[in-house]
Amino acid sequence: MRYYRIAVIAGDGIGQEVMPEGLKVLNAAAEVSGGFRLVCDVFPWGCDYYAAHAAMMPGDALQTLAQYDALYFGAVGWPSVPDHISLWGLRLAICQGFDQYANIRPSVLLPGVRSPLADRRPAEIDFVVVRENTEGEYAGAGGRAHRGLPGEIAVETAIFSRPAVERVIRFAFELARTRPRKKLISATKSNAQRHAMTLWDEVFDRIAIAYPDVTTERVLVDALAARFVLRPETLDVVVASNLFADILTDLGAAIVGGLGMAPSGNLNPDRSYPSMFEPVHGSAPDIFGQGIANPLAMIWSGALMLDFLGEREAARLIETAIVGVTTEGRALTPDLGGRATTVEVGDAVAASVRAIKTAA
Ligand code: GGG
Repeated sequence: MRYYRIAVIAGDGIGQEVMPEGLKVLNAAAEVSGGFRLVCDVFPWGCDYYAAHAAMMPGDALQTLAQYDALYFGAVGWPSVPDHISLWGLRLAICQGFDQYANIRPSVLLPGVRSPLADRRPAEIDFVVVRENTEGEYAGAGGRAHRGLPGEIAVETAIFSRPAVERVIRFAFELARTRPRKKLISATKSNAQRHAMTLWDEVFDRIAIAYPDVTTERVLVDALAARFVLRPETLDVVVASNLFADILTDLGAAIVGGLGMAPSGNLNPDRSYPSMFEPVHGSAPDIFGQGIANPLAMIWSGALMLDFLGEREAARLIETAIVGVTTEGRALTPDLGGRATTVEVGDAVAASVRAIKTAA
């Protein structure tokens, strides 16, 4: 039997509601697979913890988390804490502290889910955005001066280091190579950002030489945003800076049914630290407490986690179960046009996991 130690951080808002469903499905997959178990420890970190401790997590949190095989994360952010404090104090502290430099964000339109784009069918939208996850516009470099004075200034400096750009672009090429279409688009803005983005382009072009089997394109990020809407079928793998990818992936989520359908993995591909798996969505205070949050992105992120841990069969089982539930269309939350609760969707996916395994 293989055992994996998982640190569970549900975080804030609907993170608390979707996390139990993610765990329910992961445990169902482990149970029917028979080959592994997840040993989960729960950490109550987030904005409530901040209210009691004036910190989003303890000072030695990274030392604690470093002992785990993977981290399963819900969402961060609540109106009681300024967003830049909650985000930096939890999610970004973990992503940067554990050098989780490749944030993979799949956008896949599943059967039974309606895209807001007219006449788009499931097979037509299936791509992954690789988000640089440690620096760029999220480097945290900058400051404010002359606070409160009429001439106050603020500087937010994007940092692009050659090693960090190289490693994430190389990761994206490797990923593209594993996919049937083997296409990689680099999101750039080197017409305007003539320092960082020209470095980005140069690195992309140089690494491309080592991957003659991968078809490449460089696309200005503004044109790429339009292409997400107008020609999503032409997308396979996209690599982009931290902020560009953050913005593009909200759009990517929107065209496949919304943020409830957007899973992600913050990967440390070197495996020197644990990787972290979470839905792209945040804490959604507007729907928290109603029991209607869509848990599919949380559940799907669990499949990404199993895949990264090497439990590929169980990961595929969960993905197939999700597709079964969306195809059938009976257990869908209101964001997907259904009336099911968060718990009912989790139950349906877990039941589907068991049914598929029994039928196999
Ligand atoms: N589960 C993802 C999450 O909680 N995200 C909160 C957020 O505001 N993220 C912004 C960002 O990472 O750029």
